[in-house]
Amino acid sequence: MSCETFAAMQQSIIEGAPDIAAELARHALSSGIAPLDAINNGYVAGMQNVGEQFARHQMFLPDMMASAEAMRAAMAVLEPELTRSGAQRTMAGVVILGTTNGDIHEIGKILVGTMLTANGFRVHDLGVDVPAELFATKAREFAADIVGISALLTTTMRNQKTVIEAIEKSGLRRSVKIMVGGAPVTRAWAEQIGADGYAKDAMSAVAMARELMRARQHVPLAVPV
Ligand code: HCB
Repeated sequence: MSCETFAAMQQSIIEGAPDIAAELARHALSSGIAPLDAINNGYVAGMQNVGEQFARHQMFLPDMMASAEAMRAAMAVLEPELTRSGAQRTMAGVVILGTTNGDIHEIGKILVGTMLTANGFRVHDLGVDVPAELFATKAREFAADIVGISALLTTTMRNQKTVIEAIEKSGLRRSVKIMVGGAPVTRAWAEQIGADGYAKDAMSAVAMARELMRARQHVPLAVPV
């Protein structure tokens, strides 16, 4: 894969151009490019640039929304390819995923869900702006092994702790492992709030989810997905 194509993918996100982003994604697939390489080296790198420009006041909210739209267009092309391998595997575990209360960032969470699905986990994505109690209710309903909590704002990070408290209150804390992530989240923060694991990106989330399944001393169900 040429550096120019990755650069073009980055540019499609920076310019908020969904059609171009999707076209480049299709081109990547037809050229035999691993979808995850396209995401990480192309589109996510573009998103990083957008975040930096926004922080420097060189980009504004509508620009950031257009970039998010372009990212979603690329993901819509790449996601089926990413998830395909998961369909043939045995079930690795059940994961509840959501973005905390007050936070509508979803791209990273969707990517984590896609990669978990591709690696045999059964994922229930609760969406964005999810109240703490709903994480607990759904964890019980779906007999979750892992709850993954995403937060992208420094102001909503603390709601990850509220989710953990809600899970404790519901009596599920011993049977459910908790994994946190999102741009401002760190390993130190995860430890501070009593989470079981932290993941910096979607691939690490898969590795962490596997580690948490082992830590549960739970024998994964050999049930086809
Ligand atoms: Co938004 N926003 N935003 N935003 N946004 C950020 C997050 C800032 C850092 C930009 C900046 O200032 N540099 C900033 C937060 C600053 C802070 O709190 N310190 C910010 C702000 C301020 C805001 C608003 C408040 C702006 C405003 O209204 N004035 C507003 C908040 C709205 C709200 O939530 N209540 C807002 C809105 C938006 C949108 C709607 C325009 C759009 C989101 C669209 C959508 O998701 N549908 C948006 C976007 C796109 C961003 C940036 C540019 C990109 C986020 C993103 O998608 N990254 C972001 C800048 C940045 O993060 N660099 C900016 C790409 C994904 C792949 O990375 O980190 O989300 P990720 O996920 C990774 C990783 O963290 C991990 O794996 C993922 C995959 O690799 N992971 C997990 C994530 N969750 C996990 C859970 C697990 O269990 C495990 C791992």
